[in-house]
Amino acid sequence: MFTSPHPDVEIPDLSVYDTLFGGIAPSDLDRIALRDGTTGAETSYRQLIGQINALAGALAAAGIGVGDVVALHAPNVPAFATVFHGILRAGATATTVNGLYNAEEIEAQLRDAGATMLFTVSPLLPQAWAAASACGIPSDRVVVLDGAEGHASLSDLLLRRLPAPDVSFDPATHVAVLPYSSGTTGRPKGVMLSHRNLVANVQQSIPQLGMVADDRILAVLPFFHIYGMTVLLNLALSRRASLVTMPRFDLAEFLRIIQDFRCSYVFIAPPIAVALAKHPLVDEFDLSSVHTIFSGAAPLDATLGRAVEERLGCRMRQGYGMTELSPVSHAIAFQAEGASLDSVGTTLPNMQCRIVDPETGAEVDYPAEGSDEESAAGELLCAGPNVMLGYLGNEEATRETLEDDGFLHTGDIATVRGDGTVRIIERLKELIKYHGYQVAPAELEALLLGHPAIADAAVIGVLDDEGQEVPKAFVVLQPGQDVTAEALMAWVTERVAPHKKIRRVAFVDAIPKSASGKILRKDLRAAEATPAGS
Ligand code: 4UU
Repeated sequence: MFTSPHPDVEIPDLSVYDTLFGGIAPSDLDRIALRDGTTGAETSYRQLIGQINALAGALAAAGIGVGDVVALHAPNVPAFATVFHGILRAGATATTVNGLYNAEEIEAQLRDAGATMLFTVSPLLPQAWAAASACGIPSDRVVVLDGAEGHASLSDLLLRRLPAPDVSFDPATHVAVLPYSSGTTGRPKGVMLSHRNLVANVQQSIPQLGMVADDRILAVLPFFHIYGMTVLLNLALSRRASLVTMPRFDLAEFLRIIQDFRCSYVFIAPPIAVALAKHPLVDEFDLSSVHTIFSGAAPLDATLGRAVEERLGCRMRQGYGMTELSPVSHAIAFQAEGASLDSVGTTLPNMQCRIVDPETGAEVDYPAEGSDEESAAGELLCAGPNVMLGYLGNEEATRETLEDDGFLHTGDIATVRGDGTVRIIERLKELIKYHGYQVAPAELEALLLGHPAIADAAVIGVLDDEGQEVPKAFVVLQPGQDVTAEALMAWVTERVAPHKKIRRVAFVDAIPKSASGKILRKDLRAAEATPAGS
């Protein structure tokens, strides 16, 4: 194995709340924790901490505490931070739900997670309420942050000013959050991350991400996803920086908010880098406040990254992570001037990695430390205090992903160089990333098989003209059936969240399968990479 080239960091044996807010310096209390990028409303650290405790008090009064799961389904608004940390402060577990989900998708997560309470916002209430009522969650347990007839609002709960409860749990084993991820195979699963996992990943990320209290950090990456959750809601707040929230991506609004709020540090996924490098609108805004743009959640093209650096006159960085790793495991250090963008940087402190042949499990040889050599490519495995406890209620998937010695299979193919930088070569697992959002092929394949004209189907990720991944379906029709690609795509669109839309269709005679009936995605990908007729 190889270890992080960085010295270990200390990981306090505390809850997320105690780590982030327990020892806050009095001089930090009046700093601004959150700015609403839409309205400009400001929340100080003093106000945020007061709200977190008041919400924890109201949750405890409603009987919510250790052992309960509370769902949080909202776009990035400042109140998200209150609710997220309030749930954890009360000792309950937060399951964060994608704001793009339809009623069926929300219901599936609520049921699987065993959520007994839900926080949402009024624009998302129709689908949230349909899902909650289908799961037997009563209307007084569906709290609407901005208020709605027949439901409690967040301010109703906060105005009760109840003291936070005394809760006790072991940070190492108590599940703080349950984000959903399909991992290396299958449908989305609840990823059990402990308080220690989250606390560890904040401490491990501090040296390489280099955030400081004076940073104004644009919070456009969704808080429900582990990237926004750890890097924005936990890490940025632990540094006493200011988060500027944006509920949904829109390029003009994104540029306006950076300009008007003088944002200094901007976390993105690669599709935003494409816009920053190429879109004419970028020239119409003053982005001189930005010192760093940090990309993660999907591969960043190095040339594209350089183009962003040059156009904005800032530094570009890249990190790599995975929900099951809380999520950050690799990052190009903030301080590494002139660092190449062809890697995801070095392994975070307190972590060990292995690169193994995915077929045989044999470990590759690692280059000598400091040499210019690069190892052979293989599957990246990671161990450390940020590795998840396991998948909720799915021991089989846990066993397949997590080795007994604590190493987690990432499902990504990587190499390591003598300088400790890791390069992600390709994705071995079936997961598709659309704009950084997870799309599980297994879910779309099951849906397609329910279409009356379809005999068999397989879904993989292919690259669009901008080099970004999009879901493509290979479809075998039932004998005598006829349906157009457009009709099929429209049929799927009606049934899934927008990021899961099928954006390409190919009609084929058969889906390549192994003897055991597994879809041979490799063969589909290879056929895709070879232009037709060659
Ligand atoms: C190539 O996307 C994430 C977490 C992203 C993240 C968070 C904090 C990146 C940097 C950071 O600092 O989690 P998931 O679970 O949604 O998706 C995980 C998968 C990986 O297994 C890999 O296939 O997303 C892909 N991925 C990347 N691939 C994530 N980051 C990268 C990357 N290059 N930089």
